[in-house]
Amino acid sequence: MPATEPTKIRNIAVAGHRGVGKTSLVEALLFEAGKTNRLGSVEQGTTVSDWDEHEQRRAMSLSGSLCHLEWKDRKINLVDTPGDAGFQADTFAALRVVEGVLVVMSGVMGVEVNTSRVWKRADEQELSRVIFVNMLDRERADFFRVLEAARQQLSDRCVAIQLPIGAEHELTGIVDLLHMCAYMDPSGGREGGPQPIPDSMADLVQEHREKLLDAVVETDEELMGRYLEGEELDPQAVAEALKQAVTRDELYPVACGVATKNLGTTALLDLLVEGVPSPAKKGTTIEFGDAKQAVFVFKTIADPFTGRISCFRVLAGPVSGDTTLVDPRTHAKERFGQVLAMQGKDSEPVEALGIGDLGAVAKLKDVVTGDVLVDHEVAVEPPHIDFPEPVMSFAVTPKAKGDEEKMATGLRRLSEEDPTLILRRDPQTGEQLLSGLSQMQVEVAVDRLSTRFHVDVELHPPRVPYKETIRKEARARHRYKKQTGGRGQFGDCAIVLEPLPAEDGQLGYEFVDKIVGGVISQSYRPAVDKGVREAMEHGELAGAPVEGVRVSLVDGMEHNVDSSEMAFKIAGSMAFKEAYQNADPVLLEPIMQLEVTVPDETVGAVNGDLNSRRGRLQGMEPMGGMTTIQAEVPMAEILTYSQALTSMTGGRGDYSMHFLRYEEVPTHVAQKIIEQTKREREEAKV
Ligand SMILES: Nc1nc2c(ncn2[C@@H]2O[C@H](COP(=O)(O)OP(=O)(O)OP(=O)(O)O)[C@@H](O)[C@H]2O)c(=O)[nH]1
Ligand SMILES: [Mg+2]
Repeated sequence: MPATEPTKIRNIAVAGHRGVGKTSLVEALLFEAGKTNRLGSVEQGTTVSDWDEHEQRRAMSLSGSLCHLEWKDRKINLVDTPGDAGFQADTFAALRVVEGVLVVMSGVMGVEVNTSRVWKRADEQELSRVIFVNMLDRERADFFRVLEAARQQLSDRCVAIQLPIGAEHELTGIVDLLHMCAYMDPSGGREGGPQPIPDSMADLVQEHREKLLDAVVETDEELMGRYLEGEELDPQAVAEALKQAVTRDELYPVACGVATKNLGTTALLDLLVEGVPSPAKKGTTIEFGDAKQAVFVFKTIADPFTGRISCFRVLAGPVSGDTTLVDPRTHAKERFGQVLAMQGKDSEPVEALGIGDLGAVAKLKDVVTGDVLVDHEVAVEPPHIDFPEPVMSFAVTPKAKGDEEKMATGLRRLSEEDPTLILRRDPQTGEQLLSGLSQMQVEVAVDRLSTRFHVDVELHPPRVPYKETIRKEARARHRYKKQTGGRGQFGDCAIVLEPLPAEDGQLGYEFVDKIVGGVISQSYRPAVDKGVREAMEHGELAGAPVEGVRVSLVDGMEHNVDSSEMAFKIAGSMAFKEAYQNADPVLLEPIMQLEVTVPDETVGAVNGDLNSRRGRLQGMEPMGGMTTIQAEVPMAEILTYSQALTSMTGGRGDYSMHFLRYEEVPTHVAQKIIEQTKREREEAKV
């Protein structure tokens, strides 16, 4: 099979909030297109795209999955992405290699936190979008309410292209407003062909068909003229104008159905073919210089059987088997034995992949996600993918002694696959810290460590990165003097501490040399600075780093034989500690911006709980049975929020958070932390 022409390809990322049916929808599309013989289910762990054992155990997607199908002589590449905020690295990487996004929403919940986040990303990258309102068979599902929410919260250019026939458990089919036909509920079988639209729907269909046509012709002057003259527009002309409008981000068609019953897939596939641009129309912004062959690796799968598989987009090509490309990052030659078409975990060798196509290759040597490979070495800047910052850290230790090295190697490999999973050593405690976007992401990494690298580890609650600062000016003088036979030690300095205001929200440090008359020689003054800095690494309150201080060296004395840098460093350190006590030192803690979405009936309990966590409520927005709460909460109080939220909401709550700023810890809380530190220090001494 020769390479598919770019005009005949559609690259689509399937994205949205957690659990809205993305994987089920991909499954249904593959089934309807004849790629599979039965409709797999997420609950039974039988879908094509959730093939990983950890995905099946948790019944959710944990990483991106590449599939493909043929429909009306077009090749549609689908990347099923995880909806959970903790696994967004793959979602954001997938958005770099597609022209279109199929934004899936729940017919009950409408626009949710991650729907908006995906939408924003797609806006930034000017990706074409089609919306699918799923789960219309569920209780309290309402297509029209969700359509309105999308128009309010995402874009007023969202327009219905399909309508449900009936609602909730009485949903019997959908209407395709573009081709003016209906599809009836196939209950999980293949959808039969188009049917006439039921008479009872006539008025509603008329109303929305007009809205659709109005929206489409508004983007096309020529068509507008014909429409205004009362001409009956043929579906093909409308579809062509629609595709142009979708390509230019001027329209977002809203489709609907029930993924688990395979309802709405024919009309959706038609829409992806007719309404979404091909790589020939939209193209990529990834650089590849003047290379004749180039690929961009957007995902790495660590397959326990076949080894590493690198999924890529062809930037320049075609690319076939038996090709050698160069990775400009490592300068290494990388051989492509065979190029593969992927179907979840299964792969199939193909002769060649053309420009714009998505595929994979096994067993490259040193290639990592984000690399661009080219046929000859050209200076290309790999595309920057803006990944979210990790928000939580856990100390990890192996359960068995002696497994430290194995644990570190495994975790390093896992963070190569997921750039938002970060392993580092805490310089204060020497512990290995694993940071990520959510507790679940870190827990999944631990599970993988066990199944793939056979190391069992324990997670410890993370430490809060407190800081200390001062509130008033204070001075101190310290003389460090030792006379023990031979040469002695002598250093004497006087310093003044003052609060240094934050700049751009960052607390800093400043050392000012105010020595007059050379009472300390030039060469010893930096030693005082060094001593002060050392003392500031562990403040006297809770051993946290001190920041936001200006230190002026105002006076001192030196001895012409016994003075040394060491002596002045110690004197500086001691003087700082003495002055610090009198400078009204305070403890600072990180404050997080928290967004929680919970079922309406649990709002009272969740707010009460946030209150007890010293949270400050900032707003609430009810939407389709769920309420989104915004609050500012000290990090120390929400380290273990996920269990609490699960038990308060019966597992239906969801949250995400990010760092805002440092704030002073209230006195009664600070007192406890200071006493706790004191106790730990004494225990450590024993
Ligand atoms: N009633 C109903 N249930 C659905 C529908 N689509 C999906 N589900 C169920 O909803 C749950 C989540 O579906 P998934 O397909 O895993 O959703 P997802 O968006 O891929 O989830 P993540 O990848 O974890 O974000 C599963 O239990 C599905 O069986 C639908 O149209 N109707
Ligand atoms: Mg999924």
